Amino acid sequence: MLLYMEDPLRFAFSKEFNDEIPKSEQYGILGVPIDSTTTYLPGARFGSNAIREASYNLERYHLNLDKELSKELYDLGNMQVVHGNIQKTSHYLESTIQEVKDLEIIPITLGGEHSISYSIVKALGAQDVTVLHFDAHMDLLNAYQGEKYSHATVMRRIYDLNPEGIIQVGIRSGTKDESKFAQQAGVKYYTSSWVKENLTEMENVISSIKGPVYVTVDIDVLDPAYAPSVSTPCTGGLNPLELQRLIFSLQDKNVVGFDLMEVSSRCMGDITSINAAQVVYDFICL
Ligand SMILES: [Mn+2]
Repeated sequence: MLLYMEDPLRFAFSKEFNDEIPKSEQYGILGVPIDSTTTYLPGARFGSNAIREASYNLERYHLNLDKELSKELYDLGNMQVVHGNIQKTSHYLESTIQEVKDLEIIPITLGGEHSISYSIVKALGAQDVTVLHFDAHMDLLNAYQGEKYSHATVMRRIYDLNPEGIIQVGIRSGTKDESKFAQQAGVKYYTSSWVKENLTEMENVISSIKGPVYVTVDIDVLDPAYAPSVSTPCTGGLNPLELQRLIFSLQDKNVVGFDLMEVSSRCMGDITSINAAQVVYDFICL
């Protein structure tokens, strides 16, 4: 079974990193296969490799964009994680991302559970960065089951890093306190139903972001019809074409990092991984 090979497949059309290659615009795929704080359906630890495997269905030529991948794309492999210890894993991830940044590589992280996005934003530096967050959930709780570092608190921890702004897209689940916090803290959130009815306006919101952007995608932003293999499925989500249009709105944006989290596919051909691979590819082909 390919997913359990010790040397995992690289993302489609990517190369092994070679630091002698002259610096240009470079992307680096990094897998972080961990699912320590997952509360419902486990399996996000399989996401990084499942997305890579699914990426082999993609064509080098992106028909909808009418272009081919023009940037250098490396697959940096999977980071070593400490199962059951999200804080230690986050610590390792922070220094890994720092190294990736020093190599002038823009990290594209494949999760893994969503909590790890915090370490990535922290390592990249949140200052002046707008965090664009695609998700069914707000993830703005200050603590979840007594834990400050959890998939359910990740956006609150990112908020604590004091980014330029946080924009949440596709939201359809949150507590009253989270909603109140978002309004008080200036976290802008757009519900799934609003986005579906106002897609052009949502595209405009994204394309008018100024300055550096960090993009974090929890694949459960898609409806469970398109992404059933996720930790916490939530009905009434976006469809793949709606999400694709919003990713395309990132054209010409200064994206300093991108992640795709919460894929918990355990088998080849799983629709969640196929959609996740497409989201990543839509972004890298822009
Ligand atoms: Mn979510």
